Amino acid sequence: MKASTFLSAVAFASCAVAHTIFVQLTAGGKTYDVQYAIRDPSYDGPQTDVTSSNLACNGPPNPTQPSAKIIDVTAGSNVTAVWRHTLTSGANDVMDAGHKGPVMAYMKKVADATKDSGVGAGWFKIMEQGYNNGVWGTDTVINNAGKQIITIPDCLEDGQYLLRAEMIALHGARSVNGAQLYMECAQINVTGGKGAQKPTTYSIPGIYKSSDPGLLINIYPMKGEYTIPGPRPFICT
Ligand SMILES: *[C@@H]1O[C@H](CO)[C@@H](O)[C@H](O)[C@H]1NC(C)=O
Ligand SMILES: *[C@@H]1O[C@H](CO)[C@@H](O)[C@H](O)[C@H]1NC(C)=O
Ligand SMILES: [Cu+2]
Repeated sequence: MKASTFLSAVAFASCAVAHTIFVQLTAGGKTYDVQYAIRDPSYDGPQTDVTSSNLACNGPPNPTQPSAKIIDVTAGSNVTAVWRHTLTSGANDVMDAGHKGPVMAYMKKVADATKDSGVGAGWFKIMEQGYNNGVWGTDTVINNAGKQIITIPDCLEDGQYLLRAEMIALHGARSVNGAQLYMECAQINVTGGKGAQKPTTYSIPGIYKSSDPGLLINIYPMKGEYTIPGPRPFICT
């Protein structure tokens, strides 16, 4: 075997065993079971076509399991999206450390969180971490045992929402559709909000373009500022 063939085979293998899933949610001090109120796939692979309806809450080639559960969340509180390599991995097996990129979270108000597909209009971003001082958002999550801390805005209308947590890996992003997007949607019921502000909302798919500077980028070496894809997060006023 030629050295170059061997190296690319190793690179492929390390990626195939190193994807990730948002497996469980912590809210109100309680960590719910894996798959509880989250539409988890059994396979941990990424989405790569940013125009696909599967960009909203994942989907084929990673078929997701519906959940009949909804988790109560207090507006203004922190929840934690827990990421793992597979549905059965431990805290030291979050994602290959070579998977570097931004971490984000979005919400969408829905009539019935157990039924709404999530596809289309209504999404707003509530957190993002890109690249600061040599540290990627994904590094922070991996070094924090897979925990992505998300503050639920305290000014939202009460009601049911989908909470979409996302990590993007950019190791292959130098070519179009080379970025690997990982996302799952949790089903939550927000109560105790201080107000009823209505964020500007966006469509998923629609928030990203394959040519976005944060999705079509060579990060080896990383040069200059990183532009996180999608809109800026909603902030209560
Ligand atoms: C939520 O988490 C942030 C850090 O991500 C922290 O600064 C803040 O104090 C936390 N808020 C609550 C209500 O725990
Ligand atoms: C959401 O929470 C409110 C307030 O506790 C409750 O009345 C309502 O039944 C909950 N809805 C769901 C779908 O859990
Ligand atoms: Cu991967």
